[in-house]
Amino acid sequence: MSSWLPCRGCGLSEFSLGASLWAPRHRAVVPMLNMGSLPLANRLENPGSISDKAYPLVVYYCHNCALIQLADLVPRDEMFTEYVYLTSASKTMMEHFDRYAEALSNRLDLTTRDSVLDVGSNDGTLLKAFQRRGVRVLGIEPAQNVASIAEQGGVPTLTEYFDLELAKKLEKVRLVTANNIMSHVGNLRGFLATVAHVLGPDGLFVFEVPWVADVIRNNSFDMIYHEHLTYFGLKPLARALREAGLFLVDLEYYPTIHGGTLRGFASRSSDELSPVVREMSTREEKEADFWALKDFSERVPKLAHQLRNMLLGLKKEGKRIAGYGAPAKATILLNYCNIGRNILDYASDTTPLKQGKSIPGVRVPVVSPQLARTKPPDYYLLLAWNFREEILTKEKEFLDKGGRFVVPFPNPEVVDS
Ligand code: DWN
Repeated sequence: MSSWLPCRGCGLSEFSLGASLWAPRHRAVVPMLNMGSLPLANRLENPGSISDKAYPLVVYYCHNCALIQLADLVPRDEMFTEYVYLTSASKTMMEHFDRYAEALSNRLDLTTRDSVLDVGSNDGTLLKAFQRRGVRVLGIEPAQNVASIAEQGGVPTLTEYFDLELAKKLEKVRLVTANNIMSHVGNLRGFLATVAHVLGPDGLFVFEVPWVADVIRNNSFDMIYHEHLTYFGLKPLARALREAGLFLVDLEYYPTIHGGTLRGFASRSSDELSPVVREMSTREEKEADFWALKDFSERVPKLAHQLRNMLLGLKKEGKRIAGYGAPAKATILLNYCNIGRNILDYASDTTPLKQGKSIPGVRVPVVSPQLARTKPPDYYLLLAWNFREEILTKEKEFLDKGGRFVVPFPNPEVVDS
């Protein structure tokens, strides 16, 4: 584990570890929320190879550029060489990325002469949608197992990290996409410079990031984990792009994707600035400033207690509880709230790569939905809360038979039919 000293957004190298929380005008990067030591979110464990590895998880705020970030870095190969998350794991994301490809193909009038480069292309879900529209594609995906799935599905994929050395070997492209990748990048300034390098003169860089304003408003502290090094607000994001010679010209907002996602559009020219960028920045100033983050940091431990107490209350009544989904964020929610096997019998997840393993730290076993259906609980804790609508619709029969869901955010609540 190492520490990344300069702010990932503006490069300020002054870190203050002391009581600077109470001196907000002090120009430094300051700790705001200490979540203790927690296991890596996606490191599901195989039976027989249980480890107690945990790493510090502390959220910092940069008073110079307002970027919210982690400063302690887990070596990236420990997190990304083998990956268990597949974009195609939900209908919601498959449909989202199909609409994405449709919208971008139309916006840029993409033809067979154009190519799209997707950084962090995962199992190729987005690129397949571009291929269906006749566009040439190339994926960059460091996780070997996930890149192989994309290749097998006919999506050309380089199993590499995206850096300048690699970019120098690539042709210039009309469109670079990077969805849920920028939060994972240690060297953000280097990453954006690499995007700028590979983008053709009339090229567009389109990316999706979870919006930190939603994390704060929804109380979704389980979105904070070692893979997510940066929690983007618009101001620091636009600044980091500008320093790489890119301008944030347009924005779209998807409130139900990963709990609240911004799709940003950046180009080399700032001529086409859409008013939505200004509107959203104003909204964010009220909802995700230093004080909002400070309040959130104080709410987090209380929310964790509330959720655990609610589940313990149900256990006292003799209810059987299981987890629904085994997303990365479940590792954080369960470990931070100390919700273990004494509370959850199992977590059911549709991803074959996750089944048969267990959630690290709390050791809750991950089972297939088929197996879960043979031992249905009275209550499901909705760990994949970002798919609330999709899941509640799919589980109508469970609800109609008297089953219930505990939804953890924004405040723990029980949902029935
Ligand atoms: O940034 C990241 C994002 C985009 O995806 C990552 N660092 C890792 C990952 O985060 P996550 O694991 O929290 O993502 P999801 O999409 O919330 O994961 C949902 C999980 O729930 C998947 O394992 C699939 C599962 N699932 C299920 O079992 N039944 C999902 C649905 C909709 C279902 O019906």
